[in-house]
Amino acid sequence: MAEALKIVTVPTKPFEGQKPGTSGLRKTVKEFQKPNYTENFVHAILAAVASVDKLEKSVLVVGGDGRFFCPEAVQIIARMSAAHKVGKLLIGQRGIFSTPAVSHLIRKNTALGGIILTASHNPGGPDADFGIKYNISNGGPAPDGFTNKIFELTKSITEYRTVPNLKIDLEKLGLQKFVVEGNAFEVEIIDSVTDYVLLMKQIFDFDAIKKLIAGQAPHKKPFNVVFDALHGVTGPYVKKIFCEELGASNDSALNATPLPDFGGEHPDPNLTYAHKLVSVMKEGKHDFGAAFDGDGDRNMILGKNGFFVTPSDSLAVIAAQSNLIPYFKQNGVKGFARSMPTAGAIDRVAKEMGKEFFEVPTGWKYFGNLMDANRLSLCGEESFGTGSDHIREKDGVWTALAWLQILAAQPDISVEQLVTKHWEKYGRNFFTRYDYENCEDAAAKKMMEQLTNLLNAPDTVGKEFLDGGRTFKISKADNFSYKDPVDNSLAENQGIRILFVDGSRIVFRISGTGSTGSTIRLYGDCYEPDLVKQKMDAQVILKPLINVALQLSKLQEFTGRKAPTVIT
Ligand code: G16
Repeated sequence: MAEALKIVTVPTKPFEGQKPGTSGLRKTVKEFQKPNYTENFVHAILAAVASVDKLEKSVLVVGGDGRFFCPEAVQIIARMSAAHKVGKLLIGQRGIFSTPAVSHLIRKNTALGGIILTASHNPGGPDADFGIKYNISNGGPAPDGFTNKIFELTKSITEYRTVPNLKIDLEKLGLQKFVVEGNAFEVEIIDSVTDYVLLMKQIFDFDAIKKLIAGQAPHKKPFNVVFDALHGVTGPYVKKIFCEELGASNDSALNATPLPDFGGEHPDPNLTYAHKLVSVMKEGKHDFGAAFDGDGDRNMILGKNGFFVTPSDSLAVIAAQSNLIPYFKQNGVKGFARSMPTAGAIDRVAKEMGKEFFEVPTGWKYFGNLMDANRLSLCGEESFGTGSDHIREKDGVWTALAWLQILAAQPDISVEQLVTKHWEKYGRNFFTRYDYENCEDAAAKKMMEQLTNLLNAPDTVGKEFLDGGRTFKISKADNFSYKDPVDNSLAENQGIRILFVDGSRIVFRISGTGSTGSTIRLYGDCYEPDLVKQKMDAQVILKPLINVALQLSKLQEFTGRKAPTVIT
């Protein structure tokens, strides 16, 4: 039965610092729980949408990674959407959707956009983080121009509209109808997994992957797989796709129950935080392992005995073998791309295949225009993100399926063999990232200023540093800027790059996804064509380069940090 409901206008005042970062607004839960804090930001999103599109009677997709405060935020968004005369919301059951699933649903339903509730890989719970981001009608994160508009609106807000008595049943699948001051408002609660699974079945050959896992011809023995959902959103996706559809055993799904606090851990798929998967893989019983982050867009790929595939290598291997993936066979491969700090392994594959190649700033939003213009098919980032133009977000489960598809086409090859064969052909890019989390803002700023001064100093290029018996001579130093070739928009100050004559490189950036303080990211990479040296440990190879980076930046002096908090 339709229920009559009233719109109420609530006076409010701006909050400082509601500036979306690399991927939406990420703050502590406590911040989002402050009276009007979430409402103000949601109002700014809806007002920004209304300034460029017709919000009235539109369809929006809403869902999140199931973290603490998600259900409350979904109700707030529903009440405010109704007050803004949105026609319909598509919401995941219990308010849960993976980020890739939202991207797909926006595209599939030609929705105006979507509101995603996630702080991605950041921890969850009452004392941890929350986040809200807006994705536009192509399914991708809103571009800078749009998020700047949202930020401007947060600075001048004086009131917002809501329908206080509207309440959604997030459990019950199907349509819920409301009438708000004479206007129809609908909510459809949909299964979080179904549409995404159908999409994956169109992209991959599930039968071939099933045979790989079961050890059926052309394979000689079962291929043992294991997946760690880190108590994030992907648990149900892992169980449905890898266990039910592809025949992996039920115990191959680790931490597969989504929890509002991710079990008190960081849902971040890297060697530090996905330690359970790492130790399981080191036992040597499994041939393939993958972990996914809180909202399901990041991934980490491991081979037998814990062989680690860097995200930069993962992207390059998938690109080089993209002809084995049905989706690319059908649609062809247009260009390739990576974010600037990502190691250049993909660059060589693009060159060899004669494909267009793009280097963009950190942030998946920078890939969207290129995909929409049909110039980009496959891209990735060092921050454990890989994806294709099937949607406009990076996609963790898709990446694991891509690997399994490639392995399924080459009987009896291991992950490690696949990667080392790739290095033999293209050479190896060693890569590492040092994170100094939650540094004092002022200290991080001063360090970046010092580096900027260095860029402008006349004697920087040509300067030499000696470390570990190696000489590093600076060939170029700049602050990365990017002009989007599709709409000519300019993104400046995207990271300080110092390039050396031997082809190695260091990059400094301040993360745009932390919720408190400043996280300094120091990236280092170098290229190694020598087959013997390729077998060496990345941290050993890169240590001299990192020492030079620390010397140049005076990071330890500025921040007082003797060591990074995370190394990937
Ligand atoms: C987000 C963005 C990625 C970016 C990553 C790290 O990922 O979508 O494109 O690479 O943040 O950004 P930063 O270095 O600024 O912290 P996610 O998975 O957190 O949404």
